[in-house]
Amino acid sequence: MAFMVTNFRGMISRACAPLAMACAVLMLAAGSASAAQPLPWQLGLQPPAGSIAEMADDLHNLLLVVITLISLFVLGLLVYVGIRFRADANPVPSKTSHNTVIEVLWTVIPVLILVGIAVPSFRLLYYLDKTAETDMVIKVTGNQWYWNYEYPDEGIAFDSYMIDEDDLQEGQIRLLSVDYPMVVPENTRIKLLITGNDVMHSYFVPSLAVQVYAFIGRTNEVWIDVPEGAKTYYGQCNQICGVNHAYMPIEVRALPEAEYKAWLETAREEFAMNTSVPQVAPDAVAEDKILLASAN
Ligand SMILES: [Cu+2]
Repeated sequence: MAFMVTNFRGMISRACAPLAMACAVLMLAAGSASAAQPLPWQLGLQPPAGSIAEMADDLHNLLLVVITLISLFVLGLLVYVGIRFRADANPVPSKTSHNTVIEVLWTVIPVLILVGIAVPSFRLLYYLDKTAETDMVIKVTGNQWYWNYEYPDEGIAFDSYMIDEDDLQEGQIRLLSVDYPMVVPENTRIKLLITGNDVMHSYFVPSLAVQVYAFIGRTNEVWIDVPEGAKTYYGQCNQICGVNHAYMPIEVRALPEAEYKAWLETAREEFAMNTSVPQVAPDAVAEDKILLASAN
């Protein structure tokens, strides 16, 4: 009975999902227009930002229609069979075991549905793979329990920690705001190189539709399409990675070009990496050669 009740609730919430999504969109529009974050009682997806997220959102909406129609059709069949062929109404059941027409239909129709789903699905998959057409690169490293962002072309790298609840300031969000967000220029395509430093993590920003695993010893490549507008996109580590898994959020802050340049200036001073090639003194090289020669 409990199962039936939860199942029924699931059905209701699934049926109401489009409505809830509309509510969530309205709530977000009314609430904060400059941040993409989860909202209380939100059921649908976060509003999509950028071309990838829009495609993912369209695919999700298409699947929602398909799954709703299939569920209603199956439910209708079950109800019809339950009433029409119940023992009272149908005391002598038919012994039919084959019906070629129906068997062909229940094979061909699902195949057509799957092919119909596969087309937009693969289109999105290949679109996600187009990392060659990006404007800049950021390397993202997952650590227990913080993220490190490296801008190889700018020679900067910095750690990004969650802000403790006690230290939250006006406008900062509990469990989502960080001390040093990943700052990006608006309206840019960014290639992300995602890796890990210890255990498995996952870089997940729902509104940008990016979720990629961060493994040690492996670099995953993906891109994000940051749309126009100064906005902050929040995400979280999406792979259980230890005791502080819930406390390594992701904050992506999109700034107008000029503000991004200004940020870069200060970041270069604050987070400069030591990228110079180590110089070996000529004496040491000569000494090595003598040692090698004497060893031979
Ligand atoms: Cu993690």
